[in-house]
Amino acid sequence: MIKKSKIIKILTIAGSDSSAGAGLQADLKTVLSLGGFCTTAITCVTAQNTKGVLEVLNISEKVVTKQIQAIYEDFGFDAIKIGLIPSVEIAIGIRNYIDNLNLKNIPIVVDPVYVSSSGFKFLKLSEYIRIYEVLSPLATLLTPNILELQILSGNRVLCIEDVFKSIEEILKKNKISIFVKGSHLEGTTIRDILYDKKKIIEYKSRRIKNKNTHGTGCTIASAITFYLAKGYNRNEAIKKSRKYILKILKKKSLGGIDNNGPLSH
Ligand code: PXL
Repeated sequence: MIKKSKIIKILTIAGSDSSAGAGLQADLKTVLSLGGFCTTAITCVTAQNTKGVLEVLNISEKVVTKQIQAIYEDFGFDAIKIGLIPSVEIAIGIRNYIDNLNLKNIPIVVDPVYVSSSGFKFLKLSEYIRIYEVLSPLATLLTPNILELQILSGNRVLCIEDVFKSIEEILKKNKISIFVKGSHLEGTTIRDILYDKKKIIEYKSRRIKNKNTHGTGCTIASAITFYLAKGYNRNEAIKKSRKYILKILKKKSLGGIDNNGPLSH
């Protein structure tokens, strides 16, 4: 049932982006602009702008899980979004903490962040793979982009057929729902794919010319989290979130020195 009047509460477990384009800042802006309330458990602080990442400081596993506890024991949450997780230790802490809460029917969207929009790799490959072995079983929906799909499946992904094969590869390990953000594949049409309980749904849209797209991945994942929390099913939540992202991509944005500026939520 769709919750109409209730204020939707989202907890994002994510990294901070000083330029406020991606990370938990993107989640806060997205959920706020959709009418919800977003709390944060910060996993790391990144010093970055549109050009690159200067420094990353990880928060301790204890402080990450304490932030989740602080929210759980007060506001609570209708859904959780997991963004940048900078270490295996933090991933294990989050998994154990959430498992112990025994949450029932709370959507958990896991956005497996590997690289910043400016191209900075946040993790070693082996660590990255281990983190999503730990976190994927929690996921109501896993939302990789093409590069992340490639790493998690071990396949090269150059075309839409590769996307289908790679999803099958991930499903051999975990029977979860996966939404692949397809914008990194070439072409004037963007094709995103949802694999939901053996059903495949394809979403197509014309590519919008906008070079200021820093944070698009975080934004669509947090919009989906919001709509799932509101009671929409995966397909409806994705349709609404794609509509939202297409709308903000058409707006005038701040712009970066070399493009890659933030979206206008
Ligand atoms: O867009 C992925 C992402 C997630 N989280 C943080 C980031 C970025 C990209 O720059 O900085 C903190």
